[in-house]
Parts: sequence; C-alpha cells; structure tokens
Amino acid sequence: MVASLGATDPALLEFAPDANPGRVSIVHGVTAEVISVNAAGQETTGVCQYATVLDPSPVVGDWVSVRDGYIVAVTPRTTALRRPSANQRSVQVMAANLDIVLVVVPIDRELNTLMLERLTVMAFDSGARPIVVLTKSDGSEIVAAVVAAAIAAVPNVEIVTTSSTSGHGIEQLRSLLQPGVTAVMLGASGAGKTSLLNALEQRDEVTRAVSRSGEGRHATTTRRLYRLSSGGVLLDIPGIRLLDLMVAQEGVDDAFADIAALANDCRFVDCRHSGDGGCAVEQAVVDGDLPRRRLESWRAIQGGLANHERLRDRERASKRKSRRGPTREGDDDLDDDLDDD
Ligand SMILES: Nc1nc2c(ncn2[C@@H]2O[C@H](COP(=O)(O)OP(=O)(O)OP(=O)(O)O)[C@@H](O)[C@H]2O)c(=O)[nH]1
Ligand SMILES: [Mg+2]
Ligand SMILES: [Zn+2]
Repeated sequence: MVASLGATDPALLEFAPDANPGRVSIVHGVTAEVISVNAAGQETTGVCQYATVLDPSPVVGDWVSVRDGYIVAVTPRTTALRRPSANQRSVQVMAANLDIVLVVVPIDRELNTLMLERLTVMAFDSGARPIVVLTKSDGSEIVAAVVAAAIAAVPNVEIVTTSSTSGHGIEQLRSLLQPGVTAVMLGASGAGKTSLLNALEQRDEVTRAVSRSGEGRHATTTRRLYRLSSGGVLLDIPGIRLLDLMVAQEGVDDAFADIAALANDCRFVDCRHSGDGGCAVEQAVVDGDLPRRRLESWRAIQGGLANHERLRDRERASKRKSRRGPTREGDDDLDDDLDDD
C-alpha cells in the first residue's frame, strides 16, 4: 500500500498500468532510488533508471510508476518546493508532494526575520502548509523574545520551538508527522534540520558545527526521504541560502495577509504601496497600524518576485524553443546545492 509511503489519499494518485507504484527517496543524476510496492503489497527499495525522458524529471518525494526496474512515469505533483536554479535561468523543484513545509530557523542572538519571512513565502509558494520551527531553544534566554518576533513576522503561521539536545518540542513536532503526512525541512545551512531528524528518530545522520559567520558549510549534501516511526515522511535537504528565495504572488499574499488586507482599500488595484496616491498600506504605517519594517520586508520580497517573473518568462520561452528536447529541472541536484561560498 502506498499509504505506508506517505500517501494522504492513495485513491487520488495515478500510476501507469502494469507498473508498481513507488516513491522517490533520493535522486542521483539520471537514476533514482525508489521505494516501490508490488501487487502482493511487498515493499522493495532499488535504484531505477528512467525508461524514457521523464517530464517532469523526478525529484525526492515524487510518486512514480516502476516497471521492470525502470521508472516509466511520474505522477502529477500536488505541491512542489521551488527555487531558481544556480544559473538563474530556470526554476528548480527541490521536493514534491509535501503536506507541510517546516521552516527551520535557529534561535540565535536574535531572530533572522528576513530569513524567516522569505522562507515562509517560499513555503507558502509550494502549496503546502508552513510551520515555523525555532530550533536551539536550549541555553537561550531570549526564547520568548524570539517567539514574539516570529509571531510578528509571520502572524498566521503555527510556531513550534525545539531543542535537539534537550528534546524540548520534539514530541510536539512528532505529533505533526503522523501517517499520511509528508514534511520537508527548509532552512539555512546549520539551522539544525538534520539534528531534528536525529532527535525525532534517534538517528545518527551527519551534522556539522556552524562557523562564526553563521554561514555553516553544508553538512547535508543530498535531498533524502526518511520514514519516521510516527508514521509520517520527512525530507531532509541541504541548507538553502537567502539568495535562493523565489516566490509566487499567492505565497506573498499568504505570508503578508495584513498587507494584502489593507491593499483592498488602496485607490489603485495594482498599487505598489510606494508613493502611489491613496495608498491604504502607507497610510497604515503613518497611523502606526502597520510596522514600517513589515512594509519594507514586503517591498524587498516584491523585488525578488519581479526577478522570479523574469525567470518564468525565460523558462517558458526556452521550453517553447526546446519542444523536442528534454527538460531537466530536477537532475542537477548536488552541483546546485553545493555551490556555496
Ligand atoms: N545547542 C544546540 N545545538 C544544535 C541544536 N540543533 C543543532 N545544533 C547544532 O547546530 C549545528 C548544525 O546542525 P545541523 O543539524 O547539521 O544543521 P542543518 O540544518 O542540517 O545543516 P545543513 O545540513 O548544512 O543544511 C550542529 O553543530 C548541531 O550540533 C540544538 O537544538 N541545540
Ligand atoms: Mg543537514
Ligand atoms: Zn497601496
């Protein structure tokens, strides 16, 4: 049964005839490790080649049809976590078919609000439900202040605080990762993602100390799917950088629901809240009803959004040009993740 692989509603998933349903646990270039289920309901894990050019190209979390050890089809995705590829010329899917995106941000000397907001927008953009996980709560005297800052930054998102060393919050996290739930951990390198996995499962996956600058080297280098004893599925992926943020308008509106609501009263429907006449958002800042920093964050993210629109236009254009050729959005896994400084 594909339910054991994290299918929320197996009846809704489509698989090719005369093929076994499976789920991608790791992608290695042009092969993928797949956990598949045969007609007798037995699970097998194996490395599969692609029978043909697959569109979309498989990523971790994809549902696939396996025939004679080859992937013959990829099931249409319900949700997808996306970012621009390293060359900025296309959109790359990092993980597919997620129910929850855990936005993992460490409790440092202070909250990295910009990071939290941008990751949350990216999480909303995936179509899955974001949940903020504030890690490393042990030994910090500023937990309450950081939680308050996080609530102010992403007011409509559930927040969990955890410590992988003391175990605080791990049970709460586990209760979110029940059968039928697939979650991915999204956060900077060194945020403590793999440590959460280890704490949840008493595993011993590689973690690494963070440098003084906070820009830790990647400890995790591959996107990988884990099945949890709580019944859920958890995807651990390498840390992403602020630079990688990409968003869609719906994601912004969800993360900035306060600004979206105020914008209904702007004189112009396409108001940029930046010197346009009759702007209700700027008025709210003047009146002290909206923190100025909120509007500044929104503007910063709009800048990224414009960039994203250019990307999509370029992607569409290049797709038209290469109708005959394959699209390879998911197969540059490692190089792309490890282009860190
Ligand atoms: N004190 C404390 N340290 C933690 C906690 N969680 C993680 N760390 C430390 O933070 C560092 C980074 O942790 P990782 O789990 O490797 O971080 P990551 O997000 O998986 O990093 P990448 O794989 O590079 O993306 C390690 O030195 C961990 O020991 C925690 O709850 N408390
Ligand atoms: Mg890691
Ligand atoms: Zn406005």
